[in-house]
Parts: sequence; structure tokens; C-alpha cells
Amino acid sequence: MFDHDDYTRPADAGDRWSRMAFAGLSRSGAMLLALAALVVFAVTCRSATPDDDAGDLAASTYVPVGEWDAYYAFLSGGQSGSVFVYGLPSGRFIRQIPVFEPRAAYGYANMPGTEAYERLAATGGFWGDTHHPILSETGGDYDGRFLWINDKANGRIARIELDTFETVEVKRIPNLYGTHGVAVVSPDTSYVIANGEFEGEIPRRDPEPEGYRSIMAFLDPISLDPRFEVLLPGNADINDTSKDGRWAFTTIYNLERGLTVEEMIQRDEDAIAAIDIHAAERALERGEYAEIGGVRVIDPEQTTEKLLYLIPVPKNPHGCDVDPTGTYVMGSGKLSPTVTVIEIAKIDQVESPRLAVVAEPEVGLGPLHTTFDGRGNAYTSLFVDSQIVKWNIAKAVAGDPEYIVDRVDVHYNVGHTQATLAETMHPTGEYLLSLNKLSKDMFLPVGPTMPENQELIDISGERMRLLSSFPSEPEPHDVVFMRAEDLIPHVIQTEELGPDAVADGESRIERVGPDEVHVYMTAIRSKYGLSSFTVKQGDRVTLRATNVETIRDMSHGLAIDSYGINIALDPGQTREVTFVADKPGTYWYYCTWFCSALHLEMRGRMLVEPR
Ligand code: K7E
Ligand code: CUA
Ligand code: CA
Repeated sequence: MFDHDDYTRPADAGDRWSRMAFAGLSRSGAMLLALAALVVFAVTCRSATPDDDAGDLAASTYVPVGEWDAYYAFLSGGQSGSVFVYGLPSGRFIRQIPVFEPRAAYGYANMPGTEAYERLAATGGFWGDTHHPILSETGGDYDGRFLWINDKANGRIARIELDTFETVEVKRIPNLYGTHGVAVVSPDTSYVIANGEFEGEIPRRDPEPEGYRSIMAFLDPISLDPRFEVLLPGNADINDTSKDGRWAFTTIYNLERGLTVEEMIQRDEDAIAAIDIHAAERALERGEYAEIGGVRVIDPEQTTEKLLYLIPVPKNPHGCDVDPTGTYVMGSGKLSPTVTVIEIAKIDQVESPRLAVVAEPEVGLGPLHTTFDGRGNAYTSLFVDSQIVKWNIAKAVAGDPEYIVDRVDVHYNVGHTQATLAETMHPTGEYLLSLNKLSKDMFLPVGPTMPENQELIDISGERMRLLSSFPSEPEPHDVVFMRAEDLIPHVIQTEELGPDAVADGESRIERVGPDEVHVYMTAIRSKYGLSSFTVKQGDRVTLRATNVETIRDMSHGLAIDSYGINIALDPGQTREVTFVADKPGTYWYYCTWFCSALHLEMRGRMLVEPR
């Protein structure tokens, strides 16, 4: 076995990122930087081995062969544009759900003429930057229906159906740039809210910084069309909602309305914005909005009733998290070593919003995100310290100096952290995932682009226990969990034949116009319904194929050599693609999913007669 310490890069390699991230800061920044360098140096010298009882810890993540994990973990794939699904506690990688990127294996968006391709083409293209996965809720608990995810790069949001694990909707959000924070309005998903992190002219016209605004969009959870939008001062970073459907919160790090990093860190304070959703709905009823880009846009400065509260927090905050009881919303300090705890019930009751802040515990350097175990504890990720810190909320609010419960080192530079079911009203308090931005020396080197690292931490006891570490494609950004027992009953294993299915024995070719043919094709082990079909060069061909298998795990594919055609068909599924047969000759079509001993023989010919 390799002793991986021998392969550790010099400490300098790890420092660079922290230095970059915190470059350009003055005074407090410089102090942070000095501390950061010290801490990062300490981290690189630290052994990555969890504990002396490593064997016991590993055993607690072991799931016997053939048995299932207790949790699904849905990780956003960052600039991979996808969602990754892992089983926990084993850390088994189960599935990639393609969202904003084509994926050949599933025949997803990899050719014009398919629904997924046309949807991506129409909304911004074939790449995305996914940050925040969120799950649908009923009564404050996950109902296993949908997962939504943002695309920061192209102002989009997508909806995945959890019965099939497929992306079924993608929309560009009007008037909004840089879709970042996403949340459902608890407890019943009355809206999906999406933040525009980038400020811009609304609507987008000539570059004119004077008029820049940012927006929080309140979307219909199914269609993803905005029901209304609210203008915000500064920008909108991360969001969350209260548990009673009334409040939407977002951190704002650019109240300066700066255009450069220096300008964005000038003020000592930024804010958590609280939007009173019910007041916004009343403003809509009174007609207090402007119609922009087909959307009702509310300017909180133009409404008769107050609907926007700005609660001051230390400069440039990041994470925005509501605790499971719905009592507090917390802003993680990022540049400040604190978490600001705001009592939600006070927001519209106090004379100055500042008085709603009930605690500001110091937790460590670079606090980014906070999560919860449902037993009164919060867990904050410390990017600079490379730690998860556990602290007691009630003690911090009561001013008890003993509020820190425990700290655990992670490897390295953690961004998001999330505990099991922490976004619901009933967290299970079992595990926590630390989504680390750097893996450095943790895995076999694979060239200069390293995998990212996720670490599983047992939070069921008083002390945290680091259980295991497993890599992921860039960049596991945030995660949400579902209990396996809650999701399994929703998952479809074979599709029912739909009304558009090609029935067994009904494979055929129909000429519907001088240049237009429809081809209907079934697939079942180990043959297609047509062993060949003939079209004329220049024909527009609409190929509809149905996998008529009725047992699970018997997918087929249909790829056409040199024609760029590739569809994947799950049992019972029907898919359609339209293309122009512009090249004459013989083109074999064949099955791409290994299905039987005669899988290789599962093929046929498309004959394109020259005009
Ligand atoms: Cu913290 Cu995009 Cu969730 Cu990055 S944001 S960490
Ligand atoms: Cu069908 Cu391989
Ligand atoms: Ca700022």
C-alpha cells in the first residue's frame, strides 16, 4: 500500500487557493489571510487517517453486498451541470442525472430533434453550473416527488422527477441573472424561490450600472414560470424560507452595489433580506407591480405595505439557513468568524431590524454554511479552518460561553455541509456530509485536475466521528438527502406503455409526404421491430421507438452509425427523434445497452437511397 503522505505536494500547493480567495482584502482581510496561511499549513501537516479505531468506523459505513443504503444523497455537480446520486452511508455512486449537459449513456440531449436537446438549446445551451438541489415538501417533510436545481451560468432552473430520476423541465427565469440560491417555500412547496446573484439592468438592455438590480423569483413549482418577482437592493446569494410559508430569506453580500471585489467589501455590514411573502401577495392583489418581461415585478419601495426587511449582518455573509423548528434564520459570516442568529418572530415586531439579531456566536474562520441535527445543535462549515464546528443554539442565544460542543477536521476547505434531512422539520441527526473544495493528497493523483472530496461524519452522538471519505467529479457543491424508505415507494422500475407507444407487432414505416417519413420501431431482446427500413436522401425522418420489455433493468438503445442518432429506452419507454437523412448509403442501427447474449446481433439497417 502507498503511504500517501509521501505523495503530498508541498504545503504551498494547498495555500494558493486560500490566498486567491482572500486576496484583495484590506485590514481584517489581511489578518484573515495570515491566519488562513497558518491554519492551512497546519492542515497539510495533519494526517488524513480518521482515527485509531478506523476499522470500527469503516465497519459502520459497510452495507453488505446486495443490501441497500439507508439514504439517497443528491449532490449538485457544480460546473459538471448534473446531479450525482450516492447511497449513504456506503458512499456508493449510483447514478448521474444529466440536467444541463448532454449524456450519451441515457441518450440525453445529445442530438437535435429530441425533447431534452431542444429544451436546453432554447434556454441557454449545453452546459450548466448547478449549486443547490432542493426537494419537494409536504407538511414540512420530503414527499419524494421532485428535485429542483439551479444553473448559475445561464439563469436557469430545472425540475427532476424522482419517480424516474429524469430531468423533465428546464426554464430560463425572466429578468434574473446568475440563478444561485434556490429553496422551496415550506411547509408545502407553495413556491420554489430562486435568487439572481448577478445584478443587471431589468430588463437587459444597454450596459448601464446605475440601474442594476437583483431579483428573487417566486416560481410555480411545476411549470417553473414566475408567479412574481421581487426587486432587491445589492444582490441575492443564498436563500431559505421559514417553516410557516410566510418568509423568504436571502443573504446579500453587495449592499455597496460594487462592481469590483474591492467595492463589494467596503461596508462593514451587509444584510439578510427577509421578504414577507403574504405581504407580497397582497401587493399583487392591489396591483402594486410593474409588468416586465411578462412577469409581475414588485419593487418593495413602491408598495403601501412593508414587505422587505434588511437585517444587518457582518460584511459579505454567505450561507442562509433556517433551523428545523423555524425559530431562527442564520447567516454564516464568511469574512467574519461568526454566525448571525436572527429570531424570525421578531423581524416585523422590533423597531429596528437589528434588534431581531439574538446571537452572534464566534465559530471559527471562514464560516460558509450551517446545518442542523434536530436536537438543538447547529453545524457550521469553516472554509479557512477546514473544520466542521458543532455548536448549541440555545446556549449561544442565552449567552452561555460554552456553546461550542465539538470540532472535527475535514480535508480540505469545506464549502457546503448538510446533515440528514436538515432542511425538513424532522432532521434525523444521523449523518452529515462535508463537501470539500479540495482533496489535495487524499486520492491517487490523476493529473493536475483533482477530484473533489466528500466526507461522511456520524453526528448521532455528542462527539462527531469522521467515518469515511470518497471522491466525486467536480464539483460536489451542495447535497440533500432522502431516507431510502421514503423514496423507494415512489421510484418507477418499468414504465407503462403510453398512448404514443409502438405496440408489439406494429413496427412500420409510413411515408407521410414527399420528403417526410415516420418510422415506428419496437425493441425487445434481441431484435428491433424492423430489421431494415428504406428512406430517400433528404427525407425528414421521425423515428419513434418503444422498448416493449416488461421486466426491470432491461434497457435497450438505438444508435445509428455515423448519423449522430442515439436514444436510450428503459423498459416500457417510448422516445422520438427527428432528423434529415442527408447522406446516402447503408447505415447500421444497433443496441447500445448490453441486454442479452445476442446484444451484438441486435441491429438493423437504415438504407438511404440517393435522390
Ligand atoms: Cu456556498 Cu453556490 Cu452554495 Cu458555493 S454557494 S460553497
Ligand atoms: Cu438490446 Cu442490447
Ligand atoms: Ca459587502
